[in-house]
Amino acid sequence: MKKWQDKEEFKKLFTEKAHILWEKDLRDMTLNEVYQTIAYMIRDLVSEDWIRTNEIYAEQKVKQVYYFSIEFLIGRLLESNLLGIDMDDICRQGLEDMGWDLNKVIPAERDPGLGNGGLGRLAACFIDSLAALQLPGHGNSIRYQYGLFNQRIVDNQQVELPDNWLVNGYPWEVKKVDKAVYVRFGGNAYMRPDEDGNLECVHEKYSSVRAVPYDVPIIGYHNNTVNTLRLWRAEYSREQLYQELSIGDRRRAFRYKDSVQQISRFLYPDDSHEDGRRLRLMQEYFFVSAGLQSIVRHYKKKYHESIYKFDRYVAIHINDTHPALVIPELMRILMDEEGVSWDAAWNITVRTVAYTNHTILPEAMEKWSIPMFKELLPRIYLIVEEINNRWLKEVRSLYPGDGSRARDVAVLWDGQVHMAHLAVLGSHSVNGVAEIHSQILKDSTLHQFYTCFPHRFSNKTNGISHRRWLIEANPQLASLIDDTIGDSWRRTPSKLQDLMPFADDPAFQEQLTRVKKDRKEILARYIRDRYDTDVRTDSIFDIQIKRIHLYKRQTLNILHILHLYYLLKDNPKLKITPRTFLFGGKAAAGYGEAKETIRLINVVAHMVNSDRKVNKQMKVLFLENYNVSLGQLLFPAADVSEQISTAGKEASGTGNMKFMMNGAITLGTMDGANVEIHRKVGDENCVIFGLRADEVMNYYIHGGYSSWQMYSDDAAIRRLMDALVDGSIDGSIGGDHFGMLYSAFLDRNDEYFVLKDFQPYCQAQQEIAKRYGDHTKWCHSSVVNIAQSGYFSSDRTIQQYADDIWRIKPVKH
Ligand code: NTF
Repeated sequence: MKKWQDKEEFKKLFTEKAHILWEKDLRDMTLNEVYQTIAYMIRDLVSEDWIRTNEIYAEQKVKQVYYFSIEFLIGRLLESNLLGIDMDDICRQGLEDMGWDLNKVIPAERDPGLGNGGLGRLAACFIDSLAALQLPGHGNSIRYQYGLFNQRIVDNQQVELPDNWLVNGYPWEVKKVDKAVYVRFGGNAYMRPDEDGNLECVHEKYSSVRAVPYDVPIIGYHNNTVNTLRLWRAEYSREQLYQELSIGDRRRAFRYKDSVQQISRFLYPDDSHEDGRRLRLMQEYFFVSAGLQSIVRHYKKKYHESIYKFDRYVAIHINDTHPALVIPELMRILMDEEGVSWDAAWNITVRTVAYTNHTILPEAMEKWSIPMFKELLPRIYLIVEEINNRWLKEVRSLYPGDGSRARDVAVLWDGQVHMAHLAVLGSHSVNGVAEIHSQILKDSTLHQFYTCFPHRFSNKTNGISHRRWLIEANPQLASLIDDTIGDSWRRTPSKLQDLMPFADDPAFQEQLTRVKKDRKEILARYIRDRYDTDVRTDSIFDIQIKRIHLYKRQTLNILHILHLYYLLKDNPKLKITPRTFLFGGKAAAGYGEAKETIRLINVVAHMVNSDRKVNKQMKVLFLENYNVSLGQLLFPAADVSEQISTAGKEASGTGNMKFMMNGAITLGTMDGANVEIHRKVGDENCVIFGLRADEVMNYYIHGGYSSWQMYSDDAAIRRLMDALVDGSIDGSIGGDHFGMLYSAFLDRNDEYFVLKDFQPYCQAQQEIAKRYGDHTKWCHSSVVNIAQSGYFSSDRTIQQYADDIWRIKPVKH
């Protein structure tokens, strides 16, 4: 890898580059221009390695994996790329000489609007780990022009502003015009015999969309690997436009142009909730078809191998069901374009594709109406229909007379295409994202499939990039760890274990306390600058940051806060451990209860913070526009990690791991990866409460829970519920105030067991306060959490995918 020799060379190259790019005096450059200049300089450094990486993969004909995901929440790249090529110090010094502070330049980069939440961030950690481990693996997705909205809070409510993240250009991407492909929508498809009497497919009167790739380099950590994140943008095809115009139908022509441009315009705003819209289905087919076409083209051009060996050289991973059309699309390419028979094509497809499930919430399971699907993707529909027919025939012969089987495993049922069923059927591997989640898939959600294909199922517990979430986000902690156990943990995160002997070391504890205090002060400054509010850094920083969703139970957290407020008001002499409660997260614009939760948090925050009798002991803040960058500020400052979803609902969670790695103590339910965190650190070093997943399941199946009963039996709950609707917290009488939440808790019998878990949660919060009071013990817990967090590095996760599913090997160079 080329490098800058020293800061002098950096300054020289910077000056040259800046002049070419901006044609102005250095002194007049904006911070955004400074950032972009460095970004282009980094591209210059890695460009040879980027080309070389691809050449080596092709020369050695290694098997490569393509990770298909509708989201990649990659976050800012300037700092992580500087760390990756080990040029952060030189860059910092060079900039300083020229009068800039790297820490002020970094925030000039906008967070790319390419993802919503956990699923997209996981994909980003995965491609980071692939490159770090020198594995031949790439991302494939959509280049959305607008990300999820920017969130502002106005009058306590969420307001959604457009996230036009590309306005100033994106220096990391390279447009590859010569690699454009065409994707077909609509028209008619039918089978007819060819000259030899074999059936062939005719697809006519379709409209063509041009897919243009924009490549982003994914730079390995201190190695020479540069993999690729390929993002597709939809453009209209000039030919098709002229054709329509030549027929003389201008309206039709412009409608075509508009609808094509819509395809890569917006990221859909839902996380764990699908709404089955036509444009979303177009997006899914668009990036799947474009990605597959380019992979097949590359395979034929560079590997010179028979198409029948495709699966020996290519693995395709589908991140949830959004890219599940990979299955019929690969069938189409193999049969219609490569002349492969159905049976051979099916074998190749199943051996190539692997699927990860990320949710068992029924409302998040993707289903498409058959008429819409057929109209939009007629050729793909024929293939899906054939897959379904052959499969049901097999099922009926295996289980004669068992009519309900078909319902549980059909791809086409009740007028809908069931994407999860298609995904399982067309993959050789199906995995969940935490042990408990993978077990639930086998026992209930996909139980019938499990009985048919037990060998396909496995667990791959999620992980996070310790490079971004520790080395980059918390350099203070990272360097303390270096000083204590050496820096080999940076390459081998499991080495964080070596911190265990220091858990009770007073000198180490003191330094760790210092680091945490520093990080709390950095966050406190941010809060002061943005919100003109002071928070006490000697208070417990208790943080819940994630998408707002009823099942994640931000409501449980805020109800406890309100309860604590009442306690202080009722007992003016009461002293509690001072606490700062922080929230962050976006609600989908159409999710009423989630938006009402945000309003409730803000209204309670206002009431608490402006009450001089209590605000020394507690503060509540909702931080706007939670994203990757804000996360990098919050995780390092946390004392308590709120992971309080209804047991059985959160497939894994990954924020829980980011908190742990930064020394926060988990306050959580036995859900998702919390179960494994608890196993690693033990009861003494995390606080677990509430219903277990099997208990929740039992209530769903057998009944026996009444939230009205809780309401009548528990005065504290009654007071809180009444407060939601009597105007006492938002200061007015009349109206329904927090009526949606009230009715979710009481009229709809509290589907997520907030009231049932309320008292156990209050006790868990008391336990937290008690433990925080014993500083030495708290520090001990904090160290144990950091030391045990190596397992949750995505390097471990990706190694497991590479060994067990993809069968790919590292390529050193
Ligand atoms: C999310 N799923 C889950 O809700 C999280 O628990 C999990 O940590 C992440 O995936 C990553 O595995 C989704 O966002 C989706 F889309 F599947 F609902």
